[in-house]
Amino acid sequence: MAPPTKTLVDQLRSGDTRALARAITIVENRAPGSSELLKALFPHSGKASIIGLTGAPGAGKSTLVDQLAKLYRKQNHTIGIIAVDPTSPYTGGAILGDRIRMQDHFSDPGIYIRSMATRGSLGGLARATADVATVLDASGRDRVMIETVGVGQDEVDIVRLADVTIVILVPGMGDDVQTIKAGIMEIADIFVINKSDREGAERVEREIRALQTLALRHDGWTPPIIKTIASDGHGIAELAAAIASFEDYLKKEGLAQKRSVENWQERLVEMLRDTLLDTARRRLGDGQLAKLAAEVAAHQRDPYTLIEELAERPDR
Ligand SMILES: Nc1nc2c(ncn2[C@@H]2O[C@H](COP(=O)(O)OP(=O)(O)OP(=O)(O)O)[C@@H](O)[C@H]2O)c(=O)[nH]1
Ligand SMILES: [Mg+2]
Repeated sequence: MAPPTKTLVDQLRSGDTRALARAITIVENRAPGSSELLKALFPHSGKASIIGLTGAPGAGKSTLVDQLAKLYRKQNHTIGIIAVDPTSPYTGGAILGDRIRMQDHFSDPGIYIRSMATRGSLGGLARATADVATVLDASGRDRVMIETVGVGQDEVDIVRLADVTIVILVPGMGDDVQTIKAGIMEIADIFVINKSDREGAERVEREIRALQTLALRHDGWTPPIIKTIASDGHGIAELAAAIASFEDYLKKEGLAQKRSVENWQERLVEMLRDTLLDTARRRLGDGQLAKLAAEVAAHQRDPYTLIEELAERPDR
């Protein structure tokens, strides 16, 4: 390990928040040294409990994460929070209330918050998020919470990598449950109906239950439905209890390991695809690519044979 990486790893492991911030930036930007850093950090990771929370914009994800963080801090757990492309960020000024609320924690080194913007492809974002989670994990954080707006399959990919996935619904969003069920129903280990102070929480609960009877999970777990009012802390203790009992269930049934293997199977394929594509693109070069494209466009070459050749010998 090169000296700068070793120093950074040592600092980060000793709880230095600035070193942690620096490491996350390197990894997030795929800056030089990023893969060396991840190689050095990986052996230290795998201990944190990763909690993914997803739900529509404004569902109250940040408020819930905030409340959970407070509760876990009381139990002396250290927390890392990754907010992926939040529309009401912890760090920005979009919603003033959010900022003031989160500032409670800023003096507490036991909570580290990072928000990540959507840039480039979402597939890349999922991988970057997973890598940032690895950095937080390796830094010794007990719990890492990842907040993402769950509107599409790509965002679903992000939270699916968590040990525990929480799907947040709110009453009064029409046929919300119907619209999101495709991607999200299967990934929820726990359902939260937030804003239960509003009309219609019972209806949402009935809808979830109805869908649950149609789709039984292969691991035998029935996701509990927790009603919360995140803005006043109502139901947070129940949510934390549900998280704990799911974690127990995974452990008892030996499912944690199985899930982890399944997740890594997908991540490895993604990493391999990224790397092979990178290598091929680098060998090919833009000039060569333009030349080949021109030949295909002029029908001097067929793209099918060309791709087979490139895949076998990327340096043609
Ligand atoms: N009435 C009510 N309001 C809530 C509740 N939970 C959160 N809110 C409010 O809903 C608004 C949005 O909350 P956020 O926590 O920022 O929601 P979010 O899902 O993180 O939003 P994005 O990150 O923008 O997608 C804020 O004004 C909260 O104060 C709740 O249980 N009841
Ligand atoms: Mg938010």
